[in-house]
Amino acid sequence: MQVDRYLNISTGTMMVVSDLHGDGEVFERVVETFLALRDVGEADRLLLLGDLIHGYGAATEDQSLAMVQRVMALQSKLGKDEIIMLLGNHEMPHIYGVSLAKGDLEFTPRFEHSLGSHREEVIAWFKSLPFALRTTAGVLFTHAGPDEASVNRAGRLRRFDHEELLRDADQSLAQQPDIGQVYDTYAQISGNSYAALARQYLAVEGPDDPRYPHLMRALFISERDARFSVLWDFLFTQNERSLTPSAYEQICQRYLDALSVGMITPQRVAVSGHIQVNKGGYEVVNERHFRLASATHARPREEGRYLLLDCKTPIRSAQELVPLVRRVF
Ligand SMILES: [Mn+2]
Repeated sequence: MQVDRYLNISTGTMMVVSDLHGDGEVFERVVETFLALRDVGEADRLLLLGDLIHGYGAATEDQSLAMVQRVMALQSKLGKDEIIMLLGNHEMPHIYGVSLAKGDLEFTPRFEHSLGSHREEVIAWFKSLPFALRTTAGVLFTHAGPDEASVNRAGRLRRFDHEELLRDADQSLAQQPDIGQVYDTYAQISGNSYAALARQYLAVEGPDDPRYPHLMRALFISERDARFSVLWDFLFTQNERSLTPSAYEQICQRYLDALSVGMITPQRVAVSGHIQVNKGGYEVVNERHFRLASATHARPREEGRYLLLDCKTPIRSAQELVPLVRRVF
């Protein structure tokens, strides 16, 4: 299915938050604030910049699934134009069965095991999520922000089709002359039986589960499919890290130009979350890049901020967004 992964918004006021990471308290506060602003006509839409899921703390505190369900319910009620969520690097792995960890923190198994009977609709929703939102104000929103590799791939990202990759990998798997041998090799490399790994990472019951091959499929995709690297680089970029300020600013400009294609208004400022800020709830990285941290990536968390943007009034530099930032708490 060909979908346009880039949304264009030309009117209204938008409340923007990023990286809530299963933090139920912040999420409730955000939803309450949005509904209150909406009631008095001060906000027309809510934009979640991705990474809604995967708590960094204890399992008992992780509200990821409940939050996803609430956003889906709000979207059904208020419409896709009013409640918008962009795909983040923490949602994406669940589309492919790829595992995601940071040190000892294994993010994906917890969410996979929580899905239960909600799996199908949640994964279908992740697959439907847009990658970028562009505004007449000239402010571009993506989860992870400017990235050199994505500059020349903007067209491919715009028409990205997860199903196509999954289908092709299913076909490659079906064509393996000895699939048992492939499973054995996988188990040898991992140092655990395939069945145990599938149970742990995908919450698969056993070999009869239709999702049983999906761990293998994920390996085929992540190791062999160049289209997957396009998505991976776009969502996992480290932005300015290991670049000089001037080199990074040039990349920001090229990224903005590339993602402006087909849009009448050139995009002049990129807003993203994804990376922790050093202090507070936002960071002006440079003239072209503004980083927003609403919860997990704010320092401390209670300093989290949201952005309230008029989607029509031109914004010319990242500094112009500073007065539009408000405290979550
Ligand atoms: Mn994040």
